[in-house]
Amino acid sequence: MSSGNNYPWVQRLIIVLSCLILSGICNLQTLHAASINNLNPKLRLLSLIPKPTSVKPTPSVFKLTKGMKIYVNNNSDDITAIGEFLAAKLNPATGYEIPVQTTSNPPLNGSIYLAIVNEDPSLGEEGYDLSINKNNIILTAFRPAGLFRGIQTIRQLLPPRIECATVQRISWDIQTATIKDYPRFEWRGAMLDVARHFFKVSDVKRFIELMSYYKMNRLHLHLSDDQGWRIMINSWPNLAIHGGSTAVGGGSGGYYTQAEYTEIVAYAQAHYITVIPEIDMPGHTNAALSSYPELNANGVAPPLYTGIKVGFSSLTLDKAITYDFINDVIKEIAALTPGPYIHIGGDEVFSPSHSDYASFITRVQNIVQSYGKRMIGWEEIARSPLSSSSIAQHWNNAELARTAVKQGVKVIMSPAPKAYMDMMYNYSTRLGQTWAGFIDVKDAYGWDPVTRLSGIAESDVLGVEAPLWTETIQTIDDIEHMVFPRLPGYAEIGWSLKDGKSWDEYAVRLGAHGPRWKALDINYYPSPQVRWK
Ligand code: TNX
Repeated sequence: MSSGNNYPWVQRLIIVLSCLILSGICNLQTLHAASINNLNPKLRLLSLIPKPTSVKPTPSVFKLTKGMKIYVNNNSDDITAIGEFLAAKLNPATGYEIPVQTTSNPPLNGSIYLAIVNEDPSLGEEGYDLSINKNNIILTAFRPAGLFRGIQTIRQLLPPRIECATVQRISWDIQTATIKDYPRFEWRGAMLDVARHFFKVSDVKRFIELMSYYKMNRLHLHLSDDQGWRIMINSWPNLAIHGGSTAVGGGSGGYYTQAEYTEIVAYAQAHYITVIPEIDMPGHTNAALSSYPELNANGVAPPLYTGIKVGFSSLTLDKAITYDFINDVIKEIAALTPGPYIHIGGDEVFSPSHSDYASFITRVQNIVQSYGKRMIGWEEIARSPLSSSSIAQHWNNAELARTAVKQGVKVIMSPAPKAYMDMMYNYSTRLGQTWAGFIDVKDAYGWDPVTRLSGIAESDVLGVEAPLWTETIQTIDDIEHMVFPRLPGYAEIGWSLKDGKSWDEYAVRLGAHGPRWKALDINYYPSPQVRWK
């Protein structure tokens, strides 16, 4: 055959393939239905992450069908919004336009019924009961947050292609079962460092959405560091304007206006996630020092910093203006933040003496409390006397975490060698750091927040948080690559009972989530430790 005959054929193939790729993975599936594996309903029930407290399968299926409705038992805005949230997740792939209606009657056939049962506090703030029968689904909870968590379970019970953005012509069946579920820990979080690199509001929203799919409930935003100040403070505008104008590697940085921060907080709230703003101090403050010369001991502003060293900057602890500055910043941030916590960092400051550091933390704790908030700090804050309402975050120093606990302070567990999502998976992965070791999926899952440190009890542990520092992370694709597949493991450590926990069993469930991530278009790292479906 001559090349003249081959060419148009090859060209046509290239055009067809590019159209398929451009039209997105889910559209591709309508033509090649097999390549997002929908698994069978029973397997999906047994692949839930985090693993529910109790699951009892029964031998039938419920199907979503055209004309179905979502009913709520209470016409409060909160509950209706949860119904609408579920409808919005089911409509695109099913092609239905599922209405949300209030009813006090028992649920009708074919429907999903969401009900708050005020008389059953045993489910707690986030627990839920899910009863799936051949004719309907009944989800009950004591609080709206419980309904919201239960909805994530319903999503995971459906075929993975429910997450596609375009209509999929498949059968939407769910294994019948009864599920009772509530979390082990009240704190199940992730941290995003928006200071080393800045991430726009839509990226943060994507992060929130993906966390909420795994029932996480705390988003810690690391809003300031040496390389950038990322939130407008009206009384000190140069922090954002100058201090926010660059990033690691010298990019153009950015900052959130107060309206944008409020938008993030509201979006998180709609996902039953509390935002914890962190302004790191007294160290990690070069961006602030560079923005206002009067904050420096010598009155001279240092240049902006775009490298990745830590521990070289500090506020001037014996200057009165330092505390006016902190007061103004915390006052504005507290007013914008409905959640009860303000994180003040407190880590990696090498210059002040221990006693100066301790009195600094005491003063900052007073300021935070004067705005009605609880102070959180990295475990270094235990060098100062703390109120028992304050919270320490363990990352690197077991002794300091124990010192915090001895003061009656609760700890959030973020041990760097297990929970730092900025660590590389292994020598072959491209992004991330290695100072705390490689953390492949198995290491990320294989630890317990209570036994990780000796000398602390389950009641001392508030929960788990996985930080993503972003010295090497620049885009939402980078974020997704570091966070998946590790984040579902942290979510499970925080939510599920530890009895019977095994990597082998978890790895099978995790592998079954690969098709969901394809449908959600998540740029996950396909770790060879897992057999992906
Ligand atoms: C340690 S964890 C830090 C951060 C870095 C991170 C990089 C902590 C309290 N401080 O400033 O970004 O390591 O892994």
